[in-house]
Amino acid sequence: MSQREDAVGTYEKWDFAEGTELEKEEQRKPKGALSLERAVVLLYVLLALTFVLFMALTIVNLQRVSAAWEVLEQARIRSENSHTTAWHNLSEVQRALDKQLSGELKVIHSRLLNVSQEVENVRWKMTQCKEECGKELSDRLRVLEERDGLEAVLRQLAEVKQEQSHASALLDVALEETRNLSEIICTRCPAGWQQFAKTCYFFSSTTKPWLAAKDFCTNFNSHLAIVNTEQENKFLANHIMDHRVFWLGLTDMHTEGNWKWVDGSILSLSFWNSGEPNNVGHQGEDCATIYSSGHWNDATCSNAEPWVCERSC
Ligand SMILES: [Ca+2]
Ligand SMILES: [Ca+2]
Ligand SMILES: [Ca+2]
Repeated sequence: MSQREDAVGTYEKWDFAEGTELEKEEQRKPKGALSLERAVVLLYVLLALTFVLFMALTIVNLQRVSAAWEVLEQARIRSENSHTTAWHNLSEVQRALDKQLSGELKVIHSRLLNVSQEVENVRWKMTQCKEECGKELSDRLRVLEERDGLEAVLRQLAEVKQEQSHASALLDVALEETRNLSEIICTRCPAGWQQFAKTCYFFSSTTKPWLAAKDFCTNFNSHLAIVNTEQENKFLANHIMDHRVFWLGLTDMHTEGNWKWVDGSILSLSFWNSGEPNNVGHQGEDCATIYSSGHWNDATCSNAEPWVCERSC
């Protein structure tokens, strides 16, 4: 505004100085020429005023644009400051969250380790328990079973004892019946065999050496006679005619003087004749014979003599 006032003032001074000259020039010129000059001057004045006005408006607008630019700059700075502050705050929050999460993760990890340790302990206890507890349970179950089943076992034991006693009685009866039956059957010795005390005897009518006679008896499911009792010896003697002898199942052919029966039993009861056994002759005498008197004599085994076979009923 001050510049415009200066321009107006200058214009007024110029107008006052020039006014005198224009009046003098108008007095010297005709009236038409004076009107044109005034119009031109007026035009110049208008142009000058327009220019001044344009400049003033331009300055005013520049001041406004400058002020607006300054406001925008301040806004930009504030925005940057705000952005920086927000970023800083965000970073702080992030660090705080990280720190908090890290702490919580450590706590969770620690708890997981504890849980893992507990699981491992439980697994170890289960492994131990699989053997010890299994044995303990098995023992307890066995004790319970034994305790529960003890009475039943005792009852069964009593019943078994009773049945055993009954079976024993039945067995005695059966044995007695078997003995009676055996005596009955024993009366049925094969044809040509003689029976004595549940035993059958075969007195040969031909003669054979001792070994041949032994084989004969074996072929008939029997053996040469073995004298077990005096009665048996007497029975044999009673079936021998005078002046005859029969082979018995007695020999010392394996070891001289060591007489054994054909079933391998040693000689415990003997009826040797006086002076026997004498083992005479160059071949010796290793096989026993029985006389009709019931006495025995050792004779040469290769001699041919009759024999006596014996078998059970
Ligand atoms: Ca006998
Ligand atoms: Ca002999
Ligand atoms: Ca002799």
